[in-house]
Amino acid sequence: MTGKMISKSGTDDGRLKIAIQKSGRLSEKSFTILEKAGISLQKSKDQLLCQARNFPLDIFLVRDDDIPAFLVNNVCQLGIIGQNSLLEAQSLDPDVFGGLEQVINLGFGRCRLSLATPNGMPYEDVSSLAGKTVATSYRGLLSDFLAEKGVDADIVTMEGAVEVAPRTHLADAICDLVSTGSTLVSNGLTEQDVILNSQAVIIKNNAMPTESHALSEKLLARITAVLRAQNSRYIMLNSPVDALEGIKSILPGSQSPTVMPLQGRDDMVAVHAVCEEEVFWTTMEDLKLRGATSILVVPIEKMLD
Ligand code: PRT
Ligand code: ZN
Repeated sequence: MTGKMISKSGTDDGRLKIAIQKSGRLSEKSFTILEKAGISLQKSKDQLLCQARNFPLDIFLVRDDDIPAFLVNNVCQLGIIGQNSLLEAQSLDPDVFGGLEQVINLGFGRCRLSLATPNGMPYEDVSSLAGKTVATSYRGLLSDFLAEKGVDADIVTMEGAVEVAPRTHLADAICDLVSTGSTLVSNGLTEQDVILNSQAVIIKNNAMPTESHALSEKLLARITAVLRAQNSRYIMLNSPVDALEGIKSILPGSQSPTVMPLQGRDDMVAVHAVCEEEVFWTTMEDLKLRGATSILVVPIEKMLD
């Protein structure tokens, strides 16, 4: 999409605008993160635009590849996109997209951009691809990688079905996104070097108008709080007084637990802590071994410092 095709609705109505993927791997979770940040939406996936009922925010539902252009044209000030798509756009057109900044890693849509070769093809490292042909939808990132490694290979750009290129003799190898790896396996390909590890991120146009800035900061602070809460657990347990230091020392990612007396017990205290890491069964077993009892781990819904 070219910049000219987007009408500059800008922020003249005072509402913040965010672009998310209309339908695809990132859409559901993009909606969910906004909802968790307290944004109440009228979901009508057939439309280009949906408005938040309780926040001055409009959501543009578009193809992921178009999101960077929506931002640089200031149709939207924020976007949710895979790092792979953003970095590819920035690699192909740094002058246009270089000003887009990644502001929050969202932890979903994880995948990697990898080189893969047909099973059995000799491959030591990327230099094995010298003089060969590599099919990809990521010409920018692949050519940057090859240039950095000093490898001269031909690149064939394909929009989709990259994994069939070696079988149809269009290319010797491929460079594509991988998550579980099953697409590679079922196409007789072996994953070799990883070019990029990617996840969904919130991106921002730093040149956003001042009236959008405050709204954007507010929304981003809420999303940061949601992610922190999502990754945190509240842990409650009873500890023998003389085991307290040992127990505190193994509480995962916890700053300063609250220690309270237990009525009628001089030898025991109650310990409450926010753990900013997952609490595994093994941690709970270690706590128990150190004397902790009545261990309770609960999710946190919201968290604001
Ligand atoms: O229509 P639109 O252009 O918006 O969507 P799209 O078809 O371009 O994108 P979509 O929905 O497929 O992916 C959106 C984003 O999801 C990507 O840009 C990545 O950031 C992220 N993502 C995460 C993935 C994958 N995992 C993934 N596995 N994108 C694509 N794949 C494909 C990959 O290309 C390959 O064909 O899945 C296949 C491999 O999967 P595995 O599990 O077999 O390894
Ligand atoms: Zn796309």
